[in-house]
Amino acid sequence: MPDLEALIFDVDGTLADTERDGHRVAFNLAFADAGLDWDWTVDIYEDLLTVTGGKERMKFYIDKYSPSLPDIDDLDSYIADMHRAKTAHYTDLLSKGEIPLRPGVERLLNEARENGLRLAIATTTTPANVEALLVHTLGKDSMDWFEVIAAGDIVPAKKPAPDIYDFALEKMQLPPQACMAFEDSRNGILSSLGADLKTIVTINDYTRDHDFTGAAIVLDQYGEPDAPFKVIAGDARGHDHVNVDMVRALHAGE
Ligand code: XBP
Ligand code: MG
Repeated sequence: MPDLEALIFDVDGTLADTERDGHRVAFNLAFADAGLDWDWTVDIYEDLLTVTGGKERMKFYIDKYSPSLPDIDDLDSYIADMHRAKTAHYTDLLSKGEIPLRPGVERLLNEARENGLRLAIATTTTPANVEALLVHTLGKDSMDWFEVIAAGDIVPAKKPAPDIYDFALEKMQLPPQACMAFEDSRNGILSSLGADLKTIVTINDYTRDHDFTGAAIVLDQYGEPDAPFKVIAGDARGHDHVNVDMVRALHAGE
């Protein structure tokens, strides 16, 4: 096994709990702007999250729930317009500081940098959303902490396909065996495992019942020195919060 050289992070649900109070809210605001009576409740959104990608999710909703829809010639461009409006609402929510990073994320990123580990992002969400999250939580410079920000439509097949991780690995010129991925969902781990990456999972309210077979470990959170994680599956090698030592031990399979 090569030494650990890089950490690759998913964004939504992994760096921050963005779905329920961020993306979902922004979708609803965009629907209201468009004069639609669509209401993505917390419960409906759990079903919609089975589909990654906001545009793809809207199409799935139309197909499955048959909501009211005006007479339109080009559904794809209607959805693309609405998605642009959603992105504007979402980045606005982030700029107001409404969505914090998950506990332990900032500490882990800093520790990784101090230890010379390379950082990357592999996410399904739109690039502007990643920038807004990083800038409004970690500051402007944090965009430069990540060597690659692989996001959104940069690959044609979104998670659960491995393409976005393959893209990040290719850009970093690293084999998957030299990296650790961080995910929060079934679609996410299917993507990371599909790219042959060992993966640390932290669950959230939407993903706690997902199947995480194949994860290096499943935790309720990253934890902090004074606020330990709970292990849901796997062996934390004597650690109680995720730090670089623990990631190295999981990576080496010790
Ligand atoms: C995230 C997604 C995204 C977001 C919404 O999944 O599926 O679609 O929900 O963002 P993952 P966009 O955490 O697995 O990357 O509307 O910009 O797609
Ligand atoms: Mg995710």
